Amino acid sequence: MPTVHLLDYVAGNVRSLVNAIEKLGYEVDWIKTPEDVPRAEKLILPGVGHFGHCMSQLAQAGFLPAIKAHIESGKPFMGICVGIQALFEGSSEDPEVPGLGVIKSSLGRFDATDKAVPHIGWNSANTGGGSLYDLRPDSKYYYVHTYREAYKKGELESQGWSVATGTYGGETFVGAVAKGNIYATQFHPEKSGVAGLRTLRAFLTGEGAKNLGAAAPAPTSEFKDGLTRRVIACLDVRTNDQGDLVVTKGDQYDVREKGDDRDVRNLGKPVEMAKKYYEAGADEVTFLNITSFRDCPLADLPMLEILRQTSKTVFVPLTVGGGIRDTVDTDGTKVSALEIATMYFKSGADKVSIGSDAVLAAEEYYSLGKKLFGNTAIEQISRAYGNQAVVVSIDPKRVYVPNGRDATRHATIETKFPGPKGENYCWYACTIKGGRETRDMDVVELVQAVEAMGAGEILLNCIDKDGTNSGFDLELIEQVKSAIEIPVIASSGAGIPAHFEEVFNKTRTDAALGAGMFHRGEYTVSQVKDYLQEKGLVVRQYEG
Ligand code: 1PR
Repeated sequence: MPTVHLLDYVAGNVRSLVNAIEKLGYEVDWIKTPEDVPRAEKLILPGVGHFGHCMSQLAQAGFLPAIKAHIESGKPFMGICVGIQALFEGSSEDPEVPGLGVIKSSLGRFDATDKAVPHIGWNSANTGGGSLYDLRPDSKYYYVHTYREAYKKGELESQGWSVATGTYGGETFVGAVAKGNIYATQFHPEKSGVAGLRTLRAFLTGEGAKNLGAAAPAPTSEFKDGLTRRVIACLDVRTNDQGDLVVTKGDQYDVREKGDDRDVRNLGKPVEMAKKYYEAGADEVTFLNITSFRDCPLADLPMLEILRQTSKTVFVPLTVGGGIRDTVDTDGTKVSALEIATMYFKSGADKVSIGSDAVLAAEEYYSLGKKLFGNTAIEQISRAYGNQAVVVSIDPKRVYVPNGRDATRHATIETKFPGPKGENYCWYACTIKGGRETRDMDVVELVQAVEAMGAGEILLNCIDKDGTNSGFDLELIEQVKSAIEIPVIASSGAGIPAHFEEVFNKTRTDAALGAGMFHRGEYTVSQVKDYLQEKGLVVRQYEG
């Protein structure tokens, strides 16, 4: 098997990249010391997390001269995500830390006044019709980043770079660059489905370096080249009474059948279903371990094996949630949330989702006068793996108030759907333990606290809507969107494709998630996407 060398400089979540390379018929050999770099023919620098963290790790381990020498020798080099950023002179993320300076320019932050930041999702890599490592005009690629090289026509081209761009809000940014032996992408090819595997193959075979010549991309319209509407399939997973791990789905979080025996609803096998959704065009797949780990040694967590298997065939981002908190293993060993997250990342997860622990951390944050000490799970995991790797999953419940806004200290909305006694106002209370315990904290308090801690995205469920097939809670989504900068995934209530159109058109949500309607076979993800496309919304279609 031909070999490709991957630089191992940080405990990153690179399992997916290894899987993608192996899927393409190559073997991965890790470069662990600077002395090993010269034996690499094709070298890939994967990047996760923060620019400064990444550059400092490389510098401290003495890698920088070795990487420069590899690049100067003319041998193939590829940088991915923070790996492309490392090629620049610097980044406003960490202004005091220098980059490799191979590209004469510096990165800045996306402007959050008109859009969610980080930029998460599927966007273009427009080459303006030129040839660049088999990037194609109709394909979409998975991006997740806060800092970017703003595209200024002709600037990088004058240094000899071929450039591909994407558009986010009003900004056109650099999505990929190539010159001579160097290819680098801001997006994650290993998470970009067939289109991503294709461009990775073009690097591995060397074909992509031939006939390089992206024309300067024409100014793009956000509509055509911008971020697509992200549709996510969610699998709630738990062990049923027979001990099998099954995909289940509740009605307002009750996952047991309505009959006398009250069995756990069994809707299928997690790995098979994830693959089916990937092939139907799901932009991401989320697994929620809804009963966390009950008396099971952490190393044997069944969810780890599900991720290992799924990540071999599903090349879109995988999120896993449930039980990510400091805990004590069955043998009495203390295990931190960061260690649990690391186990998940090493098994193929790209993001972890934190539920109950986020609410408890937010309570402490307010009780300590909004001060952070770096010790919460969210802070620790986002520091190690980047904010984009930390999702906070919220399970809110409506609390109606009789006498308008002044009746409670909580962030209240006027609702078009009055409560049982005709109440016209409500707030959303956060719950923990799968909705079993309601806390005196509203969603606005929670999302603002977790954003401050470094969460990269909110998975916004709604217990009142879960499993009802009656559409998303648009009022809840707008309240949360107005309170924070980070992206929001709308969840709970999807029953027909029109509900997705409604949530995208009537709220500013960044993504929408469905579960029951897909599991029960009522609609496929591709039917939802076709419907959205018919209605004029831009979506990514599965490339077989
Ligand atoms: O608290 O960190 O251990 O995480 C537990 C995780 O498990 C949380 O993300 C929590 O949302 C989830 N969870 C716990 N109990 C349940 C349950 O259903 N009994 N499921 C549960 C949450 C809700 C959504 C669902 C949407 C869409 N499931 O994920 O997929 O509501 O459904 P629909 O489209 O069919 O309406 P921790």
